[in-house]
Amino acid sequence: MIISEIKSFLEEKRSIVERALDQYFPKGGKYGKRVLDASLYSLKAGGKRIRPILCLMGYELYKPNSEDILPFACGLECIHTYSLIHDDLPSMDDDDLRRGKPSCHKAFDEATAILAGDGLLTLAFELFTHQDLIKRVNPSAVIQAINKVAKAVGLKGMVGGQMADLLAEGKRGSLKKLHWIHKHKTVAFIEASLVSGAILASAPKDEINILSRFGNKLGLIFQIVDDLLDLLGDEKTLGKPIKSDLKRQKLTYPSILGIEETKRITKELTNEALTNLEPLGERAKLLKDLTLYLSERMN
Ligand code: GRG
Repeated sequence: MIISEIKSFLEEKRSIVERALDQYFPKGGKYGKRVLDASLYSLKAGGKRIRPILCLMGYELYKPNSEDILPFACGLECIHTYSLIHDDLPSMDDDDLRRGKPSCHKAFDEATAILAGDGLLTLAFELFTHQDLIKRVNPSAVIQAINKVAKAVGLKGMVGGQMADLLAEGKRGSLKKLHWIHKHKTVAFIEASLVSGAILASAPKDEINILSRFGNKLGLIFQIVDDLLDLLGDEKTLGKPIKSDLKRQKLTYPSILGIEETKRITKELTNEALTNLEPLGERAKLLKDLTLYLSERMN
């Protein structure tokens, strides 16, 4: 892999997503403008935009014109940003910094941050059904993609995972439980981001299954590296304080297995993810490079 190539690919896609977010974010707001300001503050505070980019990549495996699905990709980033805003609240992880800036409830206030998260989650469904998408993509594929994402982030997905994560704080836990938490809190959404793009492109069922298996591995790599960065990362690059998992006695891979074993598992998962992609041949080159890049990422 040539790092500069995948970096410039991600940068190019990131700026396409940023422009679309500006385009699709609602304007005005009159007496409720404060909640729009708070939502936009968090949405535009930076971030890698990995979920929308994965959606575009899933689509581009089958069709070239991924700008057709930008409203959908932006909806994914709205859901992700809502989850970060709520995760930072005092009643959850109580984090003052996010993406290098004061978190939403610090820059505004708690009630506004709750509403901003609610608003972004709802905006996602407006974007998933946006005219610009519906007129270009098969509506039954759109419904299938929405269903996939809704399941991944709902009660039996990210929300359930967050519940289990909060309940596990300060307690001894098994690897089995940790795996369940990661799978629901983080992995399902990453997998659904990639797979929804392929669904929107009407990809064949057997290849959707391949991408789903790969997406599950990639999501787990992403989360485990996040666990490692919390211990070993640089606060400036990460945009948030390190060792917060340790302070809150969170269940993480390093807390159960130690740093070296966690690194070994990350390598093993990376090889498995690359093997998952083999049936797709050369078409999967960018996904392979992304996997290697994310497994060695610094933020
Ligand atoms: C509040 C329902 C609810 C869920 C919160 C996403 C989440 C669940 C919590 C955030 C805490 C955390 C570390 C989750 C693991 C997933 C993860 C690595 C999130 C950060 O995502 P990035 O790295 O962030 O894509 P950027 O800022 O780049 O967008």
